[in-house]
Amino acid sequence: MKMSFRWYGKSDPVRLEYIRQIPGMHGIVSALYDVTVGEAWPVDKIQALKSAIEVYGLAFEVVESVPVHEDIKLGKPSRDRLISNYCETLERLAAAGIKVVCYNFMPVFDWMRTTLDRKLSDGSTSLAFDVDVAANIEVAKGINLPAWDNYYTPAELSRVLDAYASVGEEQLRQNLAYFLERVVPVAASAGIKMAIHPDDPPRPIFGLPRIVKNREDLRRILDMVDDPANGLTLCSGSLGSDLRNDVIGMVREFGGEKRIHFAHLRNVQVDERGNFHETAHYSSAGSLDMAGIVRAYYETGFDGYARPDHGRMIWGETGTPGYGLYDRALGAAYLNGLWEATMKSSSKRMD
Ligand SMILES: [Mn+2]
Repeated sequence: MKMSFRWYGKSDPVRLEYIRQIPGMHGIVSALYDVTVGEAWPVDKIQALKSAIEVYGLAFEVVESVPVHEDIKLGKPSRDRLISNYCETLERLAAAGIKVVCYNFMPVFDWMRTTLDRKLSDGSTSLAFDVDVAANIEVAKGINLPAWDNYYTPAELSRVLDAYASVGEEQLRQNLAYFLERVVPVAASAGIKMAIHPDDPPRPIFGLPRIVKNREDLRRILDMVDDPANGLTLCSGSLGSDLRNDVIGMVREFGGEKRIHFAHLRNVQVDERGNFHETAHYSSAGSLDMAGIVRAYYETGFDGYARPDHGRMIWGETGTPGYGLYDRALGAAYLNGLWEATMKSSSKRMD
């Protein structure tokens, strides 16, 4: 397991010189944030990002994300040109040493929360999601919900939400298959593993279709193009915010088939209806058995990339909600500890 840390580039208040001080840190997960979605990423900008990271002795082998243009998800005629740009980006990233590209196929919104600073009992704050707030599409058009990575003006948002009125789950699935059939062969020959991130949260929001929610969805996606380059970002916090999802079972199944290329590890406190908030990584802090999840990765021989997914805001830190230094660093240390304990107790058993 190669421990990594997401970094938003030079404007990120979390500095690389601090990230490198986290024990066992292998590399940085990042992206270009100033390229228009749909355009091929310029070689010089990829190189500049790589150099900025490597100067601190950190590896740059995972990109999160190369965003998929909305027209590809909607299956519009412009998708062929956009997919060809996407493939160009993959080839350029491969030439710069990138091994894994994380992406998602969520309509309109990247991740979604209804609160970014829910106060927990210990005084820390974290991201939270309320099912009722996200049930009504008129709510999305009418209020300014917390950040997602793709920003729309209210008029644009209204237009793109309306565009999905005629795209159901089956159509969206076909559009994903169309994308993968063209992108995966290019990724495979360039030496890149594609890793789709599950829907976050894993349920329909605002009436929009969602096709990466559970084990059956993941199986269907892997079967669309049966190639190791068509793989998964297994996000424990995303999938785990539906209590019906057996995260450990998914790690064993898909990890056993070597189709998980990127492990997002975080804990969530979830109720039966799917309301949840993010917690510390520590198993007892939330609903997920983090030790069991890490053990499943270990026992399937996982040698891919992992990162502490999100953190709470603690110790007075301010910055990007979910992406502060302190709690994610605690998460990385805890996860490395679970990994080491699993490894050493396993070898003892084998002796
Ligand atoms: Mn994630």
